[in-house]
Amino acid sequence: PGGQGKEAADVDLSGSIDAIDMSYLKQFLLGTIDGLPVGEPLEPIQIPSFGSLQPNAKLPDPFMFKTGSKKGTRITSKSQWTARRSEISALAQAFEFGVKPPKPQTVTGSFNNNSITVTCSQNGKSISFSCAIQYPTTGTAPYPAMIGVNMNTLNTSEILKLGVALITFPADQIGKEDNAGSRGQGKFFDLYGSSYDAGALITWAWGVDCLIDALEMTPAARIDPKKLGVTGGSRNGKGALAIGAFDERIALTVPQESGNGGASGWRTADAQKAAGEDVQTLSQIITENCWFAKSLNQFSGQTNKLPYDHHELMALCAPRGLLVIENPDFTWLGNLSCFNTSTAAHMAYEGLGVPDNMGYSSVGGHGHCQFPASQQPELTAYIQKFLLGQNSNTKVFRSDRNYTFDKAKWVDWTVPTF
Ligand code: MCU
Repeated sequence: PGGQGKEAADVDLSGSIDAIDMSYLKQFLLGTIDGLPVGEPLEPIQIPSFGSLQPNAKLPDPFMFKTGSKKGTRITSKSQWTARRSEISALAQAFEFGVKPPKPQTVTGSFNNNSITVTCSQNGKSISFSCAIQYPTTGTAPYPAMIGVNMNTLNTSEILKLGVALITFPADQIGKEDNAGSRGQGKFFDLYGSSYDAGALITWAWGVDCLIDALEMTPAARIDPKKLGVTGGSRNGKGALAIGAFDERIALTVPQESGNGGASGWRTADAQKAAGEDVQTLSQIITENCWFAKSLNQFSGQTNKLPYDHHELMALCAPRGLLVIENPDFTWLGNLSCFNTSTAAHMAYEGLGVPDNMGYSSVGGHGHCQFPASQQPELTAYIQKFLLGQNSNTKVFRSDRNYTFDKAKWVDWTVPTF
């Protein structure tokens, strides 16, 4: 299932997948721990059937294996994160996002008029899409770049001033998400078939993979494919997180006000709802849009059965850079839920010995995705460290709300010391 060059129909999401072939991740060497690429599984990953999943009201332990020969045991060294990370990735693809296909049979890039056109072919079909590139007036080629999902809602002139290019990724062309009725539409589905069970977010992650493949083989674009960040606001922030989580070639991930399904988890959102708040939940989101695969629907009203939650989706980015930009003014976007999820994700980064590679900054008093100037120094520090290779202070964990993390409610695990 899911192997290089196989037809989409071979990917069985009906409950029990024999193994998700993650071997293609071996090529992505950017994220390493103790010198090992982080994406390599220990053994083929067996996805449990939905019926066998045990409810767990707490945020699952990011360090404990949930499948395979090590099931129920915690990793005992940082280098085992490679295997655990692969397991989280496989579970999240199987139960929530849909399986991201490996690199298509051919990917090519061509550069024209400050735009790279990416062409992907698979079994006689082909699609192409173009990404506009804005170049900085400082710095030297090949440039680092921030990829903006659909658009870039950060302060773009500040990014350009740092010597970093901006690439606009036309996500909606790849996987449409006007509403729940858009399922199966877009160039991804032209290639893999409209019944392929992928949510829009994983189709975007696949599209950015192809963009990076094209950048790697198109030096005329003058972009350094080893110095790429990804960002997006709101629904595009959910996309930015999915893109960074599932492709280790992304050095820096910056989801902005991404809400539930992004940097805010499913269990923590349900808790806000239970406390009487008007917050988006899993049960609601699956009716609003097609961001996720249909496989997520079975968790409606029982998020406790998810064998992971979004703190682990965020931890998939580890040890690479992750900066969560939040606005606590919007309850609907899961403000407290994002704080709880980010706290647990940070515990994973702490355990891996890279606490300052993940930041959380929650500042209100502005409209949705109107990036405030007070967060610019934090973003600049992350760009300096992860895209420019400079020393900067990336220790950021703050909110202008007085949130506290209810440890007894949310975790039954501790930060390991390896
Ligand atoms: C934060 O992302 C979404 C949210 O999930 C939706 O429920 C809301 O209606 O729209 C947000 C958005 O993308 O706004 C542009």
